[in-house]
Amino acid sequence: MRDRVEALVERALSAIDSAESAEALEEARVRILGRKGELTALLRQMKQVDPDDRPAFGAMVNAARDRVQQELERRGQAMEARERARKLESDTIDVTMPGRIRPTGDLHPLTQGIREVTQIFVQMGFTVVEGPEIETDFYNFEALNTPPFHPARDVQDTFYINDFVLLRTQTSPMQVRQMEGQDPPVRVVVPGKVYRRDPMDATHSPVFHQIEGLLVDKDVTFADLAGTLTQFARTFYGKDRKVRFRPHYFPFTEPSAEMDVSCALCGGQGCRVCKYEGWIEILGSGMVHPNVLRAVGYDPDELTGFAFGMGVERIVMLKYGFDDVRLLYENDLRFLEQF
Ligand code: 2NL
Repeated sequence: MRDRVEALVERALSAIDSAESAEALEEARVRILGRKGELTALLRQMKQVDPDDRPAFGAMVNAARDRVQQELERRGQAMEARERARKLESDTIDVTMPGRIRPTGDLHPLTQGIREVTQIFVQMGFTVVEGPEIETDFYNFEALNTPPFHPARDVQDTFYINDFVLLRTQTSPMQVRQMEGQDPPVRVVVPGKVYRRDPMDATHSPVFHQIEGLLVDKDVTFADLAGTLTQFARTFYGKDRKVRFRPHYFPFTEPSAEMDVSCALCGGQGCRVCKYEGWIEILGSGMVHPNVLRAVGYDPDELTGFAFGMGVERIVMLKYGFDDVRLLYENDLRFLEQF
C-alpha cells in the first residue's frame, strides 16, 4: 500500500510539473484529487487494509493529498506570475508619447447670443420657454391684435401652409400660449426661429432668430418696462451705455417704443456702425394691448403687462461689428471659430 501511495504522489507531481496551462493543471487536479480521482480510489481500498494499520494508512493518504495540493498551488501561482510578466512585457505603453488631439466644438455665435440674453432675464426672474415654429393664424395674428387686413398678414410677408396654418413670424404666439395656460404673474422669455418671406440679403433672411419677453401682473407700468430693459442693456452692452426710448407702433402693444443704446464704437459721436446717429436700435417693446389680454381671457382692468422683442442676428452683429447676416448661416469655420 505504501508503495502505491508513493507511486501515486510521484506520478501526480510529475503531471503537475509538466502542466503548461491552467486547463492542464485543473485536469491533473481532477484526475488525482477529484471525486472519481486516483487518491479517492485508493482511500476506498481501506477495507483491504488490516484494521490495525488503518490509522497509519489514513494518515499517509492525507499527507499525500496535502503534498499534492501544495504542489498544485505552487505550480498555479508560478504560472500566474509568468502570465503577468508576459502581459507586462507585451502591453507596455509609452506614457511620454504625445496624445491625439480631439477637436472640441464651440457654440455658434447665435446660440451664444441667445444664451447670454436669456441668462440676463433669468437673473431677473423670467423663465425661458420655447414653442412650435408651425403655428395657427389665431396664435400668430388674431390673438395679437393683428386684424385680417393688416399688411403683416399679406401672403407676400408670411409663409402660409394653408389658410389657417403658417410658419410663425415672431415668437409671440408662444407667449400667448403661456398666458392661456397659467394665471398671472407671467414672466417669460421665448427664444427661437421665426420666418418671413424676405429674399436673402445682408440684412434679411427668410429664417432668423428672435428673443421675445413678456411680463403680466397687477400694477405693471411703463416704468417697469423701462427699468427692466435698461437693466438688460447695461448688463449686455456695458454699464456705461446710455439708453433711450422712441415712440413706435406695434399692433400688439400700446403705447409702443423702440429702445436705442449709445454707440459703443464712437461713444455717441457718430460713426459708420451707428450710421452717424450716435445711437443703435436694439429692440422693440410696449405695454401689452388690452385686446391681447382679452384674447387670452385676462381682464385688462385688473392686469397690465409689458412685452419686448429683439432680433438675435442684429444683436450679435452689433456686438462683434460685422454687417452681413449671411456670415451667420454659411457655416464657414474660418469665420465661426473667431467667436
Ligand atoms: C421687434 C419687436 C416686439 C412684442 C414684440 C409681444 C408679445 C405679446 C404681447 C405683446 Cl404676447 N407683445 N411682443 C411686443 C413689442 C415688440 O418685437 O422689433 N422684434 C424684433
